[in-house]
Amino acid sequence: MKPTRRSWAEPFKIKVVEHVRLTTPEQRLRAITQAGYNTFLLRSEDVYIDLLTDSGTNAMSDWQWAGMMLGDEAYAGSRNFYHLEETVRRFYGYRYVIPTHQGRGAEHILSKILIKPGDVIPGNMYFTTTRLHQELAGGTFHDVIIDEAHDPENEHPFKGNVDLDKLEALIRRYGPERIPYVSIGATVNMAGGQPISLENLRAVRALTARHGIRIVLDGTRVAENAYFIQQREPGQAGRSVADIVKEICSLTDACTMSAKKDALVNIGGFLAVNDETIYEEARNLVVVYEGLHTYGGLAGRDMEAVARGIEESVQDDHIRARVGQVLYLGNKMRDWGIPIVVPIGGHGVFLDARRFLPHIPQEHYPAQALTAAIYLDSGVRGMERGIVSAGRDKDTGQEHKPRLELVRLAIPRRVYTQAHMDVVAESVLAVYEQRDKIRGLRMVYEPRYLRFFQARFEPL
Ligand code: PM9
Repeated sequence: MKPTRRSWAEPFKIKVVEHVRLTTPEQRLRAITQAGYNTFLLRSEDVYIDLLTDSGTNAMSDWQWAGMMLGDEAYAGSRNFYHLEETVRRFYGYRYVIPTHQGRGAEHILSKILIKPGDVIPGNMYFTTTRLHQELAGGTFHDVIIDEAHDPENEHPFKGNVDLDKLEALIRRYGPERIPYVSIGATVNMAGGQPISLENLRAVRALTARHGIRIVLDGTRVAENAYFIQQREPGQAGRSVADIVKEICSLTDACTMSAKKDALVNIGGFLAVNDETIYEEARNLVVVYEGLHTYGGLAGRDMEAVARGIEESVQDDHIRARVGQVLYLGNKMRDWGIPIVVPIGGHGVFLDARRFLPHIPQEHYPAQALTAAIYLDSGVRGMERGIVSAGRDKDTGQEHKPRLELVRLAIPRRVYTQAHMDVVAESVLAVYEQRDKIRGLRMVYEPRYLRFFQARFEPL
C-alpha cells in the first residue's frame, strides 16, 4: 500500500548510546520508599526513562563535543568567553554578558542589583528559583499572567501572555518607583511550557516604557517560545525562529538564562544586559558569588559548548523536532482521554492531577502521589509541579495553593526516541486505568527553601 502521509524525523542520527536499566516493581517500591516518595531523591540508576527535567539533561552534538576539546582553561580572558559573548550578541542582541554557573546564579546577581526591600516584581507566573531570589533580595512577586494560564483546559494559544490590566493596576497601586522590572518568562514553565505572543510582549513594552520600568526576560526556553510564535501568531509564519528570538530579546532590557535547557548543554548560564551601570555592578558581584567575569563558575570548555548550543538551538529544523516530540507524546495521551494541560507546551507534557485523581484533596499532594505512582508503574520519572513546588507565603507561612496541580513529564532534548515516548504514554495510561487505587501523601520532612527538591513523604 502506498503511504498516505510523509513522516518527518529528527535532523540528527545517534553516535553514542548510554544504557538504561529496567527495574522490577519490587526494586522500584524499595527505591521510592527510600526516596521518601520524592522523585528528586531517587538515584538515577533506578530510573528507566528520566523525564524529571529537561535541564542539563540534553544530548550535545558532535560539534559541541568538539568545542569542548577547544576549551581555553585560562583563569582570565578565556577565548571561549569571547566566543560566548559574541554569540549572545549575535543571537540575542544584548550588549553585555556575564557567565554564571547556571540560571539561578544570574537570578541571584540581578535580584541583588535591582531589587530593594519593599519592591514589587510583576511577572507572567512565578518560577521557583526566580521568585526565591526576588524574595531573598526583599521583593515580593505578583502574578500578572492572564487568567487562562491557570486553567489547564483552556486552549488559549498564548497562555504566557501578561494581563495588561493587572499590570497597569499594579503600577497604579505601588507606583513605578517600587517596580524595578517586569519579569517575563518565555516560555512559562509553571503554566505548562506556555508561550507569550509577540503582540503581547510589544504591548507590555509600550506600557512599561511609559512608566520607565525595565523588562527582564527569563530566556531559558526562548527558542521554544519563538517556535510557537512562528506556528501560531498571525503574520509570523514566514520568519525564522532565530529572527523571532532576536525580536523577543530586543523588547527587553536584560535576560537571565539557564543554558541547561534551550542551549543544549549540561551546565551553564549567563546574565545579559544592555545597561552599562547594571553590567558594571554585575561584574563586581559575579566575582563574589560565581567567579571572574570571564568565566562565572564555568570551565572554558563549558562556555564553548554553550556558545555552540545557542547557535544550534535556534535552527528551525532542530526546534521543530524538539517541540514535535513533546507534541507527539502529549497528543497520544490526549487522544486516550488522559487529562493533560492544553495546549501542549514546549518542553514537556503536564498531567492535570486534579482531574486525574479527583478523590485526593490538594492538602494530600495529589501531583506528588501521581508522580510516585507513575515511577512505580514503569520507572518513568517525572516531577511534581503543584502545591509542593509552590511552597509557602514568605510573610504568612501558609502554603500557596496553586490552581494548577500538575505532574510534569519534561523531555530532554535529543535524548529519547519515539519508542520511549510510546512507553511513557502507555505507562501513564496504565496508571490512569488504576487511578482509584492511588492514595494521597503526608509530608514528613520539609526543607526551608525550595522544598520540592528535598521534601519527604509517606503514603496515607
Ligand atoms: N528549571 C526545571 O526543571 C531546573 C530545576 S527546577 C528548579 O524546569 C526557568 C524558567 C527554569 C529554571 C530551571 C531556572 C533556573 C530559571 N528559569 O536550574 O538554575 O525552568 O539553571 O535555572 C528547572 P537553573
